[in-house]
Amino acid sequence: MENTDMKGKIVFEEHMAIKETLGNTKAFAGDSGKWEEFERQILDMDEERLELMDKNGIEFAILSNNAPGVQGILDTDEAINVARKANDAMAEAVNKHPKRYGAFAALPMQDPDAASEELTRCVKEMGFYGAMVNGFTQKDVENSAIYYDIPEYRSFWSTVSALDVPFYLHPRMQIEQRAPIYDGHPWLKSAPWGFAVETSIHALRMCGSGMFDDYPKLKIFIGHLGEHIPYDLWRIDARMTFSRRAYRGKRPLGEYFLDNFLLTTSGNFSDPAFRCCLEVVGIDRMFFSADYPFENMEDACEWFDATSVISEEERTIIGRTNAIDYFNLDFLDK
Ligand code: GRE
Ligand code: ZN
Repeated sequence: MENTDMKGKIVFEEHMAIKETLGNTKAFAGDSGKWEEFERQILDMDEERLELMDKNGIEFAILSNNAPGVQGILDTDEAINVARKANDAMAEAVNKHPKRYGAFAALPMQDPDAASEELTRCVKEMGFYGAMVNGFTQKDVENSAIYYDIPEYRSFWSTVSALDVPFYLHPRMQIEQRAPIYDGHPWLKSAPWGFAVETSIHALRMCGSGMFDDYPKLKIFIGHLGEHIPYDLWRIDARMTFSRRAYRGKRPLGEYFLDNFLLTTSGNFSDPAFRCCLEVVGIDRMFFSADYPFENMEDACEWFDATSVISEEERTIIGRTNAIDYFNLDFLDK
């Protein structure tokens, strides 16, 4: 059935792959029996994707590389090359369909200076809208996980802040050796639960690191309706009055979350969770996104077009005008 509800939606947790990162997604597809379809859809930035966007009332999509992508590459030079290749592939799709696609840069976070350089290239030379990074980065050895709140990344954040673009923190799965708590329950490690645990801890580490005191303009997007954080935000601050050992932020954590984070609906089409996010962060910080091809565009749009949590006016704000304002998409009508 054709979905003819809200037209002109804008989405930006929408993934593509290049052959170097395709294997990551194959591993996720596992025994789902959906690999052939995934492979076709994640590699395509042409007809099939555009037709689905048309059919579901999506006018514009900001593309990003699949997870863990560059963050799972152990060799730094290889990470630099693969990031560049993914970004050039997205730039090509954007050049071909400039009214339909934008891009978020994949970044070789293994080397903060190289990540700054690649982001600068993508934003200044190719008109990218920011970065999407797939969680912690591995480096040199399999059993490694580097989080970006540590001091080594302050110069990178200074670049992000100076370029005035957002950083989308996307989930990845914790690696085997570091996550014995998931032993025997591999299903629990990925999108059903572990993705959100991993991403929310990374986001909270950022809040507790002082990086938003150094760079108060930084904007971090997180998807999946806030990776569980909105539901718990009150309790985090409440309990930190009791214990805040080595918390390095100058302000209460919740203030950073409300000032420096923005949320999308990617892959979480739940009315109660959406209501909670709206109440906690407010409509100005909420953006529609789908998470294609891991989610069907139809499922995302059928939910968003019909949810009674919001009015028609609010649907236009969350589905379109917030993104036009935020990304300066002046070529799209308001
Ligand atoms: C996602 O992008 O959210 C995702 C993956 C892999 C599996 C499931 C999923 O990257 O939702
Ligand atoms: Zn995603």
